[in-house]
Amino acid sequence: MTPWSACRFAVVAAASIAASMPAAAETPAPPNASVYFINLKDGDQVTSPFKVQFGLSGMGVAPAGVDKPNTGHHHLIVDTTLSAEELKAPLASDAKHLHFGGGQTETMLTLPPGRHALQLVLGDWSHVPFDPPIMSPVVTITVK
Ligand SMILES: [Cu+2]
Repeated sequence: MTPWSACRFAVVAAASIAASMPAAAETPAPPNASVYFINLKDGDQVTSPFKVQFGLSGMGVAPAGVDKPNTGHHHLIVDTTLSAEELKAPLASDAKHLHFGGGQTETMLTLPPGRHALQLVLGDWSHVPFDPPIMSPVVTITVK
């Protein structure tokens, strides 16, 4: 490697390190992006376990950790809602906040009998919702 090419390599490496640093703010949402349930609507009755299919338009799905423009991964919010603070930070990961960081676009969900509220929220590569948040309407279903 000549000194010149070594120098150029160093510049490229520094630029890519800067690009992979954690973002200080939420990722801006592209215009007209939306998430929605493909196979569930408000008032549906289901038998557990049941399939939930995640729809996304105006953006692409990428696994968590992949910082690619106009992509994100799905989160399924179960029987809770997100506060304004929660919408500005990496989402919790527990039974009420399910991450699909592998880039999955559907899941089989097991819930006890009764009414349940489901909502999809798209997160960026670091699990932070977009600004403004890309969220589906809350869908209330009944598990028989
Ligand atoms: Cu996530």
